[in-house]
Amino acid sequence: MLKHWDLFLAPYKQAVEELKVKLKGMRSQYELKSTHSPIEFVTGRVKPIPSVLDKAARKGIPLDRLEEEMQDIAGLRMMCQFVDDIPSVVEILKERNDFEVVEERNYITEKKESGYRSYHVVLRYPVQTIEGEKKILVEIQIRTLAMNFWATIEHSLNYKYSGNFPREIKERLQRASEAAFQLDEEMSKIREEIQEAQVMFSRKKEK
Ligand code: 0O2
Repeated sequence: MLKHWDLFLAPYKQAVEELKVKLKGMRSQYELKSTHSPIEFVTGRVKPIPSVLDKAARKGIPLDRLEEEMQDIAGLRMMCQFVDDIPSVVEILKERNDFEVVEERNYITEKKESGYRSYHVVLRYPVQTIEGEKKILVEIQIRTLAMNFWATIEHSLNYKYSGNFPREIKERLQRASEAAFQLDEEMSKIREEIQEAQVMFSRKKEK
């Protein structure tokens, strides 16, 4: 049984490893050019089997339809400093020819009821296997550092309360989401100042 799941997850693991290298490479290219990088850092993970099974049960996805219907078995996150960096990253992803963007979900303009904000892009990514090419779905979540902070905290609390937050916690999370939004707005307003300081700082490090 374990072997079956290991085999199932293998192309997803390979895709996450390959895409981590590729997306981190984008950041290195900006660094080499000493220009502002819209990408702060990149993480990736393969959904653990118990979470795959939970989600399939919750969303009524038959196990023989996982490849077609569960889009985030392979997942990556790209963190940006500023909200305005997010459309630039999405454009760069769409221009690449090593995968195809098949779906986009904008939870920044359409914030989720929980307070969650992020931009989701679903890719069809070709993995080379010993049996030939296999195209799999991969979800990339693109968000600011503030959105990521909120989502990480909310995700841990969600785990603790299994989604049934006490009212006080729910309200605090809503307020925290609003505060994260304000933080993004304020940082955007002094974006140029921040970027000038960062260029000065990186030049000083190079000396
Ligand atoms: P994990 O543990 O992050 O891997 P659904 O899961 O029904 O909301 P769907 O259609 O699968 O939605 O895809 P969607 O909406 O693009 O996003 C699913 C993923 O987005 C979630 O994965 C989370 O990573 C993130 N996400 C969506 N809504 C929230 C939220 O309210 N709070 C937080 N913290 N993250 C959210 P999973 O499956 O939860 O798993």
